[in-house]
Amino acid sequence: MVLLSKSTSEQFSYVRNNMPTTFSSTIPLVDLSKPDAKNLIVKACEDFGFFKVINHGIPIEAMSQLEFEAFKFFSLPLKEKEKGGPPNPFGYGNKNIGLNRDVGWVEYLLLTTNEEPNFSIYGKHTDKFRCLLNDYKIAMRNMACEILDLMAEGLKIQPKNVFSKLVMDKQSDSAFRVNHYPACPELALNGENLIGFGEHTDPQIISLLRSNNTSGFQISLRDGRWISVPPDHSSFFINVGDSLQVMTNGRFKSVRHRVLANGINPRLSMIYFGGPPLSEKIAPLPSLMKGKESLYKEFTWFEYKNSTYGSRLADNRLGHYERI
Ligand code: GA4
Repeated sequence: MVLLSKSTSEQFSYVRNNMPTTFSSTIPLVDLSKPDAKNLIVKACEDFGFFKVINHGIPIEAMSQLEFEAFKFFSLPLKEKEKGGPPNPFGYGNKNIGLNRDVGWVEYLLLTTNEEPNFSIYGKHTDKFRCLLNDYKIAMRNMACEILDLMAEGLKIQPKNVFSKLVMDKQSDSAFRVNHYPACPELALNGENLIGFGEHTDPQIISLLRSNNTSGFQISLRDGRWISVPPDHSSFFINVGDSLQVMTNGRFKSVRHRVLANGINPRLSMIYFGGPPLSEKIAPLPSLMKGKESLYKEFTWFEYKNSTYGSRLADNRLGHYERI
């Protein structure tokens, strides 16, 4: 990426540097090795739709190696990277997000978890990156399942794999993305924050995010305030997605989040999005209704995903499926 020229910078949205208060102690912390993990997870999903996970079993060396290879990939010449684009729906993307004019100070790789990414276009020097990505995707799916099982246990619903079986399914429509937010020294000088990835909720069931130690990630609280999430390269951050909000009949909240580009240091994040099979009906689980009405009209993941790709990033996609 190049520095911002006047005309380029006009395409992006800024946030003035009246930075939101950082309540690092507000972010729920879950130690996966502790017996109370399931109850803390449920509370965090109800209050924030978001929590941080430690003692997850993924060695820091594995994460750092993959991060190193990802940085190497993003340092390739733009022309080379663009051989794998545009990301419709999968591949390399730069600044443009989705299909409806959303832009951000970000370049990324968007991958499906069902197929091997077509890295042959990038040649031998990306072999290591490809192999590490494959192992990592499997580790992410396993961690997602462990967390989803803890959610079911915490909610006291049976069977324990009621959520995780959707992500474990051979047909599971899960995705993976690697986001690179390049440093932008001009911003640091102007005291402004550029939108790296605009506010949105994730449409899938669950998202697992890990980043380097550069800040930028923010979540929105129920009252609309934004809080900055202190980065921690050794931990994972978990988001409740729209589909899980529906399956729990609104008990768990799909968290609105965004990334502000840090002017000084590049940020690199990797996110696994655990999704159901395309044919899966997404509806509140009867065991969580307890005589209550469903808050949502029923839909399949295929229908929801299609409407997602027709929407803008910040849209309230679930609004269309709410029963009034
Ligand atoms: C947000 C979550 C995932 O990153 C993603 C994104 C997708 C994309 O980048 O193509 C979308 C976005 C995400 C929601 C609204 C639409 C689709 C960009 C966009 C404007 C891969 C996904 O599944 O939905």
